Amino acid sequence: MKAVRAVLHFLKRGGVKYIFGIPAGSVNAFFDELYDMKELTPIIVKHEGAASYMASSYAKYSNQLSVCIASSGPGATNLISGCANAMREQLPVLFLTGAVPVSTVGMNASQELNAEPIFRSITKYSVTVNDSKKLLTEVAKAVEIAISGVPGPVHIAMPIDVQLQQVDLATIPPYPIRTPIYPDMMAIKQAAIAMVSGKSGFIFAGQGARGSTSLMLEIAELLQWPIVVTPQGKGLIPDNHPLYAGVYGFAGHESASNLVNDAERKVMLIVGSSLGETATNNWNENLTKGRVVIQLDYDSTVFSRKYSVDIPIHGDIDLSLLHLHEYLKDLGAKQDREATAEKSSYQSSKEFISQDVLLKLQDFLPETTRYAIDVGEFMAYVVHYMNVKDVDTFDINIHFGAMGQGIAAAFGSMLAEPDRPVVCITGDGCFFMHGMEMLTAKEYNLPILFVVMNNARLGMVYHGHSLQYNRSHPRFEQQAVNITAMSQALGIPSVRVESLDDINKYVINHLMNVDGPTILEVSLVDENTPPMGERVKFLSSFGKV
Ligand SMILES: Cc1ncc(C[n+]2csc(CCOP(=O)(O)OP(=O)(O)O)c2C)c(N)n1
Ligand SMILES: [Mg+2]
Repeated sequence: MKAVRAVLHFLKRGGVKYIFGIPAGSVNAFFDELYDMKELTPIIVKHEGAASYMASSYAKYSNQLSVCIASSGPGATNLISGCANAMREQLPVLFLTGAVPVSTVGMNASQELNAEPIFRSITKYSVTVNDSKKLLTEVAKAVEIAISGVPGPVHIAMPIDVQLQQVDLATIPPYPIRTPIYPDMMAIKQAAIAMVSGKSGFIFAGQGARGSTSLMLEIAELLQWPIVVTPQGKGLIPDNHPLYAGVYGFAGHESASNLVNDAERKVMLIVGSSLGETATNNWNENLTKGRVVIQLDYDSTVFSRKYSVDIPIHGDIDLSLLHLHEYLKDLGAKQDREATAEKSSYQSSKEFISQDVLLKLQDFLPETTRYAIDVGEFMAYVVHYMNVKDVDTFDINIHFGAMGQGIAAAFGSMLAEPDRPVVCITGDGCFFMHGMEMLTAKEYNLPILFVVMNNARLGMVYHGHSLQYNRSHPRFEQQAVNITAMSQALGIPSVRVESLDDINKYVINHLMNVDGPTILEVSLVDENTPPMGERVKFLSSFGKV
């Protein structure tokens, strides 16, 4: 069989269902095989950049490796941002790119590019396979690397001739299975003793706690310790949990800062946070000062980077939490008195301003709705104001923070969990980058509601410059584009709202009950400063003498 067919059989065996990308001459052997393999659906997008983010998001919500493919040359370079994002977010994605035939390297064949070194620094493994007999073994090796230890993306460049050559293959190798990282029991025991003897403490949860929230809550409830989450951890714990104290970091809550500043809280249990800039209010010293610090993570490089950690526990977070809970119970750590964490709350002012628009939308959307949040000033309002009504309902990406990524993230969520409603909140700037993917949603009948906060400017930059420099370049603003009219031309149902009253049950029900994507355009220029002061402080700090 053709070498590339063997690769597809292998991926199918591993449960891969979707291949995200765009066809091209250099990968046409790959796509031709899909014609006969109905189990694998190609998701053909409008720009490979979106495919790269979609594949990452799909990996996140399906908890398995996903696959993204593009041409040699320009298709490959269009994948770079999404690949870097997958690396940062520790998501296992197999990036496949075409390459010119081996015998033509260096001869200016169409779309020639040596992609291997370009991908090297943003993957766990990047290789060009020049021998068709090695294609499948290299793919199998790359998949194993992608899912092992700290997951991440891998890249394989497949020259055209290598894909097409016949290989003699008796069997398809078994699909790799990730080996769990078992935590050190002595460290867990030490942590449990510190937590019980420290009397009072709190939990600091990052997005690494995803999938382990019930275990984490069992520990919180046993000890009656409050929990703060990082901005990327928003959505992991519903607001109505008595021990939830809000978001700490970028656009976070006073209640969370008060908790962190409470010197009586002598022990801090960090669960799945790498303690980066936005999670720590620019590495605020008070976070760990005077405390016994315990950190759980599967990535050992996050320990004692900026903050010294007394008890690092290297292992899969669910396993670490499970054993920690057992030890805590063995030590008799049970609090009879029920604590309630202080929470910051906000009452809608009923004005046509960003936070009230976002809150009103939630009134008419199902509680299980997952919000895929793009990057813009609206993101700060989302983190600060939106309600968390159910577990794992927000997808926020401040780490790599690529505009347009939120649009693609909505696809990954919807394809991985088709029964969960998905609403993407994006801005006009992001829409102009990857908004054409709404056509992809239409072509695949994906009922995603895209809320476009249209302020006819790069609002986050506008406010950032105004705060930092007291001025903003006029070119950060543009003439308003009627996105609803554009959507109609694309054949996508759309409603434009210009007041808070325009957002009501009928409008939202109408948009949520279409067999395909819909758009809610919110035409609003919010002159208020978004809650993003800490980011501006960070950027400004480098000019100080
Ligand atoms: C790919 C990329 N380029 C540039 C930026 C810097 N940036 C962050 S937010 C933003 C403006 C986003 O504009 P829009 O989508 O209209 O949202 P708004 O801030 O107006 O709400 C820019 C340029 C980025 N995060 N990602
Ligand atoms: Mg804007």
